[in-house]
Amino acid sequence: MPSWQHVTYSDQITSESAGNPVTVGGWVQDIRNLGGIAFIQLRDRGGVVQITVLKKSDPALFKEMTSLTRESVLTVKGTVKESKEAKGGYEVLPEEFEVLNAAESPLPLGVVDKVGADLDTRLNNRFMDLRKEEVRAIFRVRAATLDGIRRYLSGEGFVEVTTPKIVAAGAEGGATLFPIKYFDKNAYLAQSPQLYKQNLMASGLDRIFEIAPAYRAEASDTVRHIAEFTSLDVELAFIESSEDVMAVAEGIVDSSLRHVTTAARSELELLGVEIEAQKPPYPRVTYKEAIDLLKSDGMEIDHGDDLGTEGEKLLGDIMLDKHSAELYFITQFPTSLKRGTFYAMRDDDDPDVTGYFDLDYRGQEIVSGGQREHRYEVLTEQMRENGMDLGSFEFYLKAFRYGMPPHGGFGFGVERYVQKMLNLPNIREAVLYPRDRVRLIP
Ligand code: AMO
Repeated sequence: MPSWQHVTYSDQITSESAGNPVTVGGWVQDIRNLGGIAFIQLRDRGGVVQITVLKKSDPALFKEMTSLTRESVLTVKGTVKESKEAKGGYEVLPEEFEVLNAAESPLPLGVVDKVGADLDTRLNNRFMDLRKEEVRAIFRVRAATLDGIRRYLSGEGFVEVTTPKIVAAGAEGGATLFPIKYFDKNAYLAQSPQLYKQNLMASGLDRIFEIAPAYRAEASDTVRHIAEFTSLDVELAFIESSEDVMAVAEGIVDSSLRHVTTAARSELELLGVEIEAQKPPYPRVTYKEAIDLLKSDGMEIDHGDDLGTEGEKLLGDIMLDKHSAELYFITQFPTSLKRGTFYAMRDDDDPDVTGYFDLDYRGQEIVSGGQREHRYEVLTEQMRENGMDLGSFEFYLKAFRYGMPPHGGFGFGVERYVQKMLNLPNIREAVLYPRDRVRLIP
């Protein structure tokens, strides 16, 4: 144990601990007083340890311990004993205890109650909600996912970077920008590191990634939109087509899924989730084919329409039924649908089509990206077409005049990925303290 660890966690108690003194610490989950004997379930990060108190061995201690309030936090010094009845196989016979902080009663949220509280109440009392091991498990899976992603990208020579989140101009359309006051200037919260990651492609740091918050003033209140999400952004240079970019996205998903199945095995078990990492390459469906598939399934949709939530969901069902695919790319998005995306490279032969793709996971977009337009003249033309003021983007454009290699990349929504991986009904379940149109506290 490191010198700064002062308690033994329940999952560190082993057969070797039997008969030995121990100090455990945690929250009082439950007290069962049977008169002469009482059982206290003390919960910590590793699980639950049973404290067995005998009245006849120490009546004063018995009285004090059985009058504790639920969820108070204590340390208990005692001796470990093997016990067939206790959860985990061990109990601690206490000699002394210290209340580090007593919990008020009633609790704002039950920790072991069978009846589930609604999501709002849970989020309003998130610290308490997180005392449930199945809720904590989500965030352990999330951490394992990020770990898997970092391992893969570092292994492929990508450098992790951090770019500003206070910016002078947006890259993803004005509608979802959060304006802020920045000293005597107007500024925005970054919707995406788009301009910076492309800027870096001209620097020689030509394979980068960033994992950071991105901000969107999303007017829509849905189970897949939040105002602050974690964006994994990847950019790489000297590519030949969007296919190279897709291969990296595929590598990230495949290796992180496989990492999670081993690194977070017990959490997945607790959550009742089985992950079978689908073998790459993931199927590619062009946007045109996707519309035809939806039409033939009876959906009212036309070429040129956004797939929308409904279309994405239905396509997810079709891909699962027909191709047993939970993960698949939708490719060659029409230019008209990527209207705001002034930086997308268009097909030289058919400018109505881009090489842009989405990667969908069980009927929900989790990644979006493609090859960028790196030719200055073409890029500025596309920006003008989008009605953009080139002067506000000079720092971005300058890099395209002094040696910008062909490049591409994507944005990858971390919470959407975790949401789909764990079949969570609402993206907010994958965020500790979600931000949306109404939620600012906690
Ligand atoms: P886009 O706007 O498609 O692309 O975003 C990329 C990915 O980010 C996630 N995402 C969100 N997740 C939760 N709540 C939101 N409000 C939200 N908005 C987006 C999604 C989406 O697929 N600059 C480009 C990326 C690029 O081309 O590199 C961009 O931001 O998973």
